[in-house]
Amino acid sequence: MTLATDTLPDRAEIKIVFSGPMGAGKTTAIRALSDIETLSTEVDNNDRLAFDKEHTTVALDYGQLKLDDGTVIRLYGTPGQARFEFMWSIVGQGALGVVLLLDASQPDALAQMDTYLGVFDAALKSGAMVIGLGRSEQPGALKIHPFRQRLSQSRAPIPLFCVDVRRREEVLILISALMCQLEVIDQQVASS
Ligand SMILES: Nc1nc2c(ncn2[C@@H]2O[C@H](COP(=O)(O)OP(=O)(O)OP(=O)(O)O)[C@@H](O)[C@H]2O)c(=O)[nH]1
Ligand SMILES: [Mg+2]
Repeated sequence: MTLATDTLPDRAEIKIVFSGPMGAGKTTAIRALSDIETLSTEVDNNDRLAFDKEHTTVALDYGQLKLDDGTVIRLYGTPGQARFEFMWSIVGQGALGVVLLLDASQPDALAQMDTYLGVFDAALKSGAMVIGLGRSEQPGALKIHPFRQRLSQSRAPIPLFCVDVRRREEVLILISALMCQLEVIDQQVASS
């Protein structure tokens, strides 16, 4: 994925991409956050084995969030199904940061994280990323520790939070953390 290279302060609008595996809650998170009616491209989910839910995204989600300082955050969501992998970088093109959502109740959630860290390698390296770990309270869910351990090997610190994407205030914490990350990057660029 190519990240936008402009610096933060002059921007009235920024693009953020929500990504992660099927059912992690990208569409739900964007709906929870958006000030406007979201654009969704959902169809009936014919792959209930991969994830048992009614609908799945086939192209992208789109919503908008206006911050108190007037900055408009354009929220883009990728499809989660592996057959739409080619869309992940397309939807992420030009994004300033990445919100990676994972589902701790899926046994392969750590491997999923690795996959997405690879796709969004530029964001991982610069620190323009935050991770939300969902369903961590469910019986049998993976603990947060191995995710933190894996992230401790990355070059830039990447914040990781347990989150219920159905709760707007929890998704807002992810956005706030990402904005802090972007400001730090911006200061580093300005002082280099
Ligand atoms: N019980 C429970 N349900 C959750 C939690 N987080 C998300 N969900 C539900 O999980 C589902 C997530 O679905 P989506 O938002 O469509 O997921 P998605 O990542 O957009 O999936 P794809 O578009 O198929 O890749 C929704 O029905 C949410 O209500 C949680 O913490 N607990
Ligand atoms: Mg979706």
